[in-house]
Amino acid sequence: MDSAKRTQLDEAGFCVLPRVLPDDLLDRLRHVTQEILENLPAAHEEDNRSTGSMVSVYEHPLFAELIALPAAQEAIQTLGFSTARFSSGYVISKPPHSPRLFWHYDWAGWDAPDSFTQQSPQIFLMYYLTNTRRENGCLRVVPGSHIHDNDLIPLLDEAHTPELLRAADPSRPAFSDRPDEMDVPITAGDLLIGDARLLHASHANESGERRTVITLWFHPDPHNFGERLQSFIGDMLPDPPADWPEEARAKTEAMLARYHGDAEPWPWNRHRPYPAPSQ
Ligand SMILES: O=C(O)CCC(=O)C(=O)O
Repeated sequence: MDSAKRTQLDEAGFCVLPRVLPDDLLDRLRHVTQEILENLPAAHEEDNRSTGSMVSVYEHPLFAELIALPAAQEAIQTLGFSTARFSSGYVISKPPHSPRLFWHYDWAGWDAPDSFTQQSPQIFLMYYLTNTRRENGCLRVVPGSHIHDNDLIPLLDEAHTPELLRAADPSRPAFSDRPDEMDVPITAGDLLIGDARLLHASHANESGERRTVITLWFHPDPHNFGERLQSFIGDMLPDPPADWPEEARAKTEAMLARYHGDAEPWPWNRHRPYPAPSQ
C-alpha cells in the first residue's frame, strides 16, 4: 500500500498517481474525444463556457476500456481499497480562451450521515489528455474541504445552473480566488484521484488549444457504506448503452455499483449543510 498517497487522499482530499494511462489508450482517447467534440452543436460550448463541453462517456464504447482499466483498479488498491465501483462519467473539454470553471463539489447525497465520515462515498478519477498548467486551465482545489467546513461553502449557489455554466457573472464567489486554494497541474497519462466532496474549480484556459479531461466517478469499497447510501448510488447508474458491442457492455456492467437490496435511497441533495452536522 502507498500510505503517503492514501494519507494525502484522506487529509487533502486528492492525490496524483503518475503514468497510469497506457500511451496507446491515451492516443485513442485523444482521437475519439476530438471527433465527438467536433460534432457537437456550436451552441453547446456557448451554453457551457465555464465547464466547457460535457459529454457522457456512454457516447462511445472506447470509454468501456477506461472504466475497466486494470491499471486504475491497481492504483485504487495501492491506496488500500479492495475495489471501487463505477457510476458515471463525462468528457469535459475547455475550449481555447474559455473562462474559469466555478467552485463546486461533485457529491449530491448530503442527507446521508455517511457524507461526513472519513470514508469517501465517491471519488473522481480524472484523466487529463494534455499536460495542464495554470495558463491552460489546470485544476484548483481547496485541500481538506472534503471533510472540514470551509468559508466558501455558504457562499456557493447550486452548481451547474445555466448562469454558472455560462459564467454570466465572473464576480460571483464561485469564480473567486481563495486564500487556501492550490493548483494541481497534471502530466497527461497521470491519474488524479479526488474525493467527490472536495471543493474544486479550474483556471481559465488562456491557451489556443483545447484542454480535455475525462472524469469518471467511482465508489471505493461500497459494501462498507450504509444500505441507504448503496441504494442512492445504485439509483444513479445509467445502464450501458444498448447499441454498444456486447464486450464493451459486459466490461462496463461488471464495474457498476449495482445495489440489489430494498433500502430506500437517500434523496438527491447537492447542498452541503454548513456547518456540517456533528457526528
Ligand atoms: O475541468 C476540470 O478541470 C475539472 C472538471 C470537474 O470539476 C469535474 O469533473 O467535476
